[in-house]
Amino acid sequence: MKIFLSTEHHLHNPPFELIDGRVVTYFETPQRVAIILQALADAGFASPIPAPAATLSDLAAVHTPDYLEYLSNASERWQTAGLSEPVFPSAWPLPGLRLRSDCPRAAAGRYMFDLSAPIIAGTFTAACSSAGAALAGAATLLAGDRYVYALCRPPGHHAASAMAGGYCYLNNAALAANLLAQSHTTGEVTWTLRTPPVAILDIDYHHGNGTQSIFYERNDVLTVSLHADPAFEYPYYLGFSDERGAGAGEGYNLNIPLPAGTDDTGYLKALDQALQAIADYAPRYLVVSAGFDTFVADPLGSFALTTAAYQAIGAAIAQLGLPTLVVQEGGYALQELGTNVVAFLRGVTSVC
Ligand code: SP5
Ligand code: ZN
Repeated sequence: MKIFLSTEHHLHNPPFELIDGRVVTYFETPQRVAIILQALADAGFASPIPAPAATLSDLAAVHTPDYLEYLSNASERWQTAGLSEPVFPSAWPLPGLRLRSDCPRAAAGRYMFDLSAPIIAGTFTAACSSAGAALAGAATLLAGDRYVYALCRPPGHHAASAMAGGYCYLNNAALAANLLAQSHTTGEVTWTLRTPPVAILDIDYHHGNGTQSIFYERNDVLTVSLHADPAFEYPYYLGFSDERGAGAGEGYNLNIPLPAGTDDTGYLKALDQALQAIADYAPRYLVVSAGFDTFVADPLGSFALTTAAYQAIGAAIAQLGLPTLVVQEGGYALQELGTNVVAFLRGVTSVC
């Protein structure tokens, strides 16, 4: 199994975020990658391959030009205005207000939907590096590999086409899935046009609102997500079971919200339902947004999954028999993060 690494991830290391109105140290740290790398090496996985950064034209496949322009110079504009890092919004253009000013503070509220995606000088470089790892992984599937792991940081599934939030800036999994979907029409690939190109399975604890919204009106990417019910959990405003897609995309989005306290048994049962939907769709490729914040000891989660569950989840996914790209998303229980990622990848690679 090839592993691609976002080599510039360490340039993104914000000092704090705000949770429930309190300043806390940033959960989504460079140490997460160091821990995963160490566990992979200890477990005998292949050495990670440094991935080239995604280019602006790669990113424009999923993100708007104005958002990319914002991300690329937000830190500089903030500092030029005499403000000190990190860039944080302090007001948002909710309905009834006017999105008219483009001053640095107004722009922050326009493009950042919460207080968990601060921008510092290295953020855009790190995010391009993260997206590059996912794109390299997708290209490797197109070249014929069966399983690939993209060790992406920062994560991506909360990022929409013009919106950062929840530690995410660029939607790595969406960029990868979009590349796989586009390959359908490039003519390089010989499989029939009647085969749907790609499904995304999101197993992060939080709903992947960005991924859902990017593909919501498309019928060439099935999006399926298991997550904590937004009735009580972040991101609160998306992820309900009645969101099924719209327009041409109607029927191509499946949300399975789960209660607090969900354990291995409850989770694996819900996973079966998600996997059945993907099996029925029968895509050519699968992208997994893999978060490990479903773990019992995760500081942000409320589920009760054990390390053993991750191996079972990985094996169940691999039973689909699809070429699969695993994209790293969340997971903040530092002590067990490496073990859980290894358990999951062992499960995936145990099925041939
Ligand atoms: C990629 C990813 O996992 N992003 C998650 C961002 C979550 N940010 C907001 C968290 C709200 C936390 N709720 C309180 C839990 C404290 N025990
Ligand atoms: Zn998460």
